[in-house]
Amino acid sequence: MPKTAFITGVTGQDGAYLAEFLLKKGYIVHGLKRRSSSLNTDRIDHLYLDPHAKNPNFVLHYGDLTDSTNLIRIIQEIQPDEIYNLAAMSHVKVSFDTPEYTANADGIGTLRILEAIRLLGLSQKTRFYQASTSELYGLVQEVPQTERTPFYPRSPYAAAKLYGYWITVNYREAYNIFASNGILFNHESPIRGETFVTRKITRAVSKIALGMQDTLFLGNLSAKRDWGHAKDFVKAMYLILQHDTPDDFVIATGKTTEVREFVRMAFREAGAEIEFKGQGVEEIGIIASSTGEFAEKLRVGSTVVRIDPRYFRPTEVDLLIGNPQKAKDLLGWEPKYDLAMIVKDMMESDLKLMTKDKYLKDGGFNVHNYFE
Ligand code: NAP
Ligand code: G4F
Repeated sequence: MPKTAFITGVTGQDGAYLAEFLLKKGYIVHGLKRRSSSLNTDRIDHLYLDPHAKNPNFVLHYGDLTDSTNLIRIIQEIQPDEIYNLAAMSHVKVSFDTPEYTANADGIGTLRILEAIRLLGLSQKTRFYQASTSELYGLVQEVPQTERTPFYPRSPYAAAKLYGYWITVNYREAYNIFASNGILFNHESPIRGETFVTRKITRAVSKIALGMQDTLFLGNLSAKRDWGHAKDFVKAMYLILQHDTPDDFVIATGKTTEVREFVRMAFREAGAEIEFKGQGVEEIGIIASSTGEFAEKLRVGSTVVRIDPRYFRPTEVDLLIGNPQKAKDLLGWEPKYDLAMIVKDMMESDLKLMTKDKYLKDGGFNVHNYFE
């Protein structure tokens, strides 16, 4: 019998990669999708089958993490072997604007699923994965961060995820549910949400290179993140649920890089070297040299990066760097992508996306499978 998985947040970056990954492994995959007034299934359209097809292996259900009745009904219907709880209001800066909703969806939403597993008598059948985050370390108490590093959340998002983390541990200990946390450090890809810093940068650099935009406005350039590729990270989620015992794992690359350096790397992919000058909100990024296809638009001496304080956060997480040794030792997990490969992947994709009419003429843009 094929295994059945239920993925909340299936329309998001990780949900899309994980759905494709599990389908390739022969799973039947059910996904939770929010109703929206405009289509929100771009990332999974290549996996979707006509609902009238016989025995489809990929099924979407309308629902929301803030609605327990609907979660209980769907989980009862599906009787999943594995649940991956990836749904969340996942933007740290936005969580300062919507703190109560974030607590409801990201914190209590996790409890709702665990309670559904318990109430439906699935404690011995269903394995549960919680999308925990390196944001839990916040004002870091140790460098690098491990599974034993104390948490110090610095945003409503991180505080809500802290509850999600501990309620997962509690249901494991109290009810013997196979419930595990993946403490994932930042992971990116060509389908990363457009307002996270990496994708904001690769999209803007592509537009600047094509003459469609003049300036990229950013917030804190000195923040450091441990950036991996979402493809590597969804494999870790799967491995966490295949392990013989439930446990909590740091998933990271072990390297950290400044936002400023990510900007330099993205422009380099388009053929330009960026020099940063000035301090604080006066800091600017100037094109120092440029060669290749986009040199005409990437004019030497032009200012292409500026600071906009609106992107600063009331409390910032300055430095994240994880130690994934436990995952390497117990799960055999090893990332394939380094940061240079991630930037290349994202820049190639965004340069194509910005000229998508050309690619549509050449036979379609969004028709590839992620793992091919
Ligand atoms: P994402 O692209 O923002 O996707 C979030 C998903 O959650 C989307 O499918 C979204 O639906 C859905 N969602 C949001 N609120 C919901 C609600 N109330 N009910 C049901 N669904 C809801 O996030 P991601 O980057 O894939 O991250 C996946 C998970 O890992 C999140 O829990 C995130 O907090 C966590 N995480 C991410 C990273 C990272 O670097 N990417 C690192 C650590 C942890 P719509 O498409 O309708 O918006
Ligand atoms: O890309 P970010 O918005 O990601 P952040 O805050 O690290 O959160 C992401 O990773 C977490 C894992 O650690 C996830 F749990 C979470 O769901 C999300 O996926 O910002 C990265 C850094 C921050 O320090 C931010 O202040 O980039 C800095 N930054 C500088 N300018 C900016 C900008 N961030 C954004 N989004 N936009 C800017 O213009």
